[in-house]
Parts: sequence; C-alpha cells; structure tokens
Amino acid sequence: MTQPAVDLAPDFARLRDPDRDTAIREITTTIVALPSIRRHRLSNTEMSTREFVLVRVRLENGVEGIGEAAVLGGPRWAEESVESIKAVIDRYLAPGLIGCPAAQWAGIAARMGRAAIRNNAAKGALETAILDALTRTLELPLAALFGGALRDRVPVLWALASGDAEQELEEARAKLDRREHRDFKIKLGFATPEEDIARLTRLREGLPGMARLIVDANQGWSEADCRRHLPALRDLGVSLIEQPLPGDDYEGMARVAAQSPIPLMVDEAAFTHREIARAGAMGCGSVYSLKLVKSGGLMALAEAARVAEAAGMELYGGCLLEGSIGAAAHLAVFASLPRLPWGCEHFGPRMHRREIVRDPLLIEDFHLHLPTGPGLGVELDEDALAEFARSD
Ligand code: MUC
Ligand code: MG
Repeated sequence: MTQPAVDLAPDFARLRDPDRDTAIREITTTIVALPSIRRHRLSNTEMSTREFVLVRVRLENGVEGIGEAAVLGGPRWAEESVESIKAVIDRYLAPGLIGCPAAQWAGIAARMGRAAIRNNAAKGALETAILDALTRTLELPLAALFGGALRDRVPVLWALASGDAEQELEEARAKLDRREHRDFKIKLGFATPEEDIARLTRLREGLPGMARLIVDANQGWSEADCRRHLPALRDLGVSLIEQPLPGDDYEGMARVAAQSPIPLMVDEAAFTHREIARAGAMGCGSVYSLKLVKSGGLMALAEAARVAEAAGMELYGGCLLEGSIGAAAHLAVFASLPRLPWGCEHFGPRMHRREIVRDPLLIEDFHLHLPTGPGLGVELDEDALAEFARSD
C-alpha cells in the first residue's frame, strides 16, 4: 500500500479571515448530456446518453469548486432527475448558502437538510463543490477532510450491461487485455431470470480470465426467483448478489440472505443511516454499496461507511455512473476508509465518448487511481463543457 504524500499543514496565510475568505459568493448549475460508448441497461431504466448536473461554487477568495449530481436515465433509479436537481439547487438550496463560509461545512450540511428533505444527489453535488473549493483554498487534497488517504488506488470493476452476450464478451476481453478490469458486474433483471442465467453462463465460459463476478438485479427479481436461481448463481461462481428484491422488501431480503450461499449486497434499500442500520440489523445483506446519491453528502457518505460496518456489513464502493468529477469525490472518501474489501465500481469515466474534465481519472493495472493535487484533483475542460451543456 503506497502512502501518498499529503501536506497536512495548510497555508493559513492565504486565509487571513477564513469565514470571510471562504464565504460562498456564487452557485451555478448546468445540465450536461454526454453520449455513452454504448447502451447501458438496468432492470428499470436504460440509457445511451448520460445526463448529470454540474455544480460550480465560487468563494469570496475567487476559488472555484465543482461537483457532479448523477442520475440514471431520468427519475428511474431513484426519484431525482437532472431537471429536479437543477431546480432544487437553484431555487431551494443555493439562495440560503450565499454568504455562508465553506470553512463551516457542517453548518452548511445542516442548512441544506432544513431547506429540502432527501434530494440527495442535489445536496451531494453541492457539498462536493463547496468542499472542493475549500480544500483548493487550503491546498489540500479533498481526502484530507476525511482523515487523509490510506491508499492511492482502489480496485475497480467494469459493468456488462448491453444484454448482448457476444458484445459483452468482446468488451470484457478488451478490458482484460488492457489490464483495466478483471472483476465484472453483470446487470440482470431486464430479461427473464432464465435468460439472465443463460447469458451469465455464456459470459462465465467465455471469460476464463475473469477474477470476480458479481450480479445486480436492481430490484428486478422476486423472492421465488431467488429461491429458484440462487443455486445456479452459486454454480457459476457468482461472488455477490446486489439488491435482487424491491428496496422496501426488507423482510424478503432477510429471508433470501439467510438461505443464500452467496452474500447479498444492499443498494437501493438503504439511503439514510437509519435505513442502513435497519438493513444490517435485519440481516438484509452482508455488504453495503456506498453512494453519494444515497447519502446526500461526502461527510454523510463517510459516516454511512461507519454505520454499515457497525451494522455488520462489509463495504463496497458504489457509483451511479459518475464521470471523473463524481468519481474523484467518491474516491476521496473511499481512499480514507480503513477497510474497502470489495473495491469500487467507478468505471463511469470510461463510459463516455468524451468527458468535461481535462484530466480524466486513470484506470491502470485493474485499479482506479486517486488524482493528485488540491481539492478533487480534476480540472474542468471549458470547451467540452460548452459543447455538451444541454441548452433546453
Ligand atoms: C446500481 O444500481 O448499482 C452502478 C453501476 C451500474 O451499472 O449501475 C449503477 C447503479
Ligand atoms: Mg445496484
């Protein structure tokens, strides 16, 4: 494990009056639409263009921070859409934050909590941009706010989600050949369970170099489907089953988990700390997928990791297909966690034909590398942003 060099002595000379210098002067939001490299299918949504909201925050000292609010194909994976995120930030969150010092980020999170319930993607992106601006001011990497990076790279898997086994085999072989990914997550639930198993069998046979195979049914299976098909998943060497049942079916998840030879991962079922604690206590799964869009802030994401572990769940670095901005935000937290046994799934930066940052995150030797530099460590590409900003 390589220890990155982190300068823990901020240049306070640049902050003669921290509250005044880091006061929020301006918050802007832009909807961005990036063409994907291929169609990405989930049980309840699909997309060929990935839309997200870019949040920009400028402080009184002139420093700018950025954040990304992700959705998957409209208000389908969760209730937020890019339009609702933009409206909630512009109208309900941003006005109350103008003049607030970024240096008092706990107060800012509390203010956002009072201004809007849930709307976690909106709050998460806004907090990211504020913390990016603050840590750029302090000339510290964002991870310093979470105790500092314990690792400079995290294992990263790739998701196979076109539904066409032959295309998926070709895609996975290219990832293996380039030593980018050797763990794969197969999206299930948009076909029948029998078709899912046939596709998985083909992928398992065709990918002898695959290390770890996990599946995500995105709430698309029933309890009976699980009982019928778990033995086949076990025989195919599946390591983890993510959210097979509807998110609110805690009892069903607990019954399936109790009988399953394969660990279950809790995803859509648990957003809040209380939901995480409850899912763990009820035995709904033994792994938890950490996501900014569920926690509603990076501070809350770091807390969610502690709650999940205390409730008996191992940690998995989840995503909502964020690009490099959102992935760098997650990485700042993931890198500071004492344990992250399942690595992460931030393959999103490679899902677009082009990104809106000048320095997309590096995936090499099966790992996603923590960017260096202050703040998030990624810089906006204004030309790309102008090209892909949605005008309507
Ligand atoms: C999810 O449910 O995990 C993350 C990767 C992917 O393919 O879909 C997302 C959402
Ligand atoms: Mg999932």
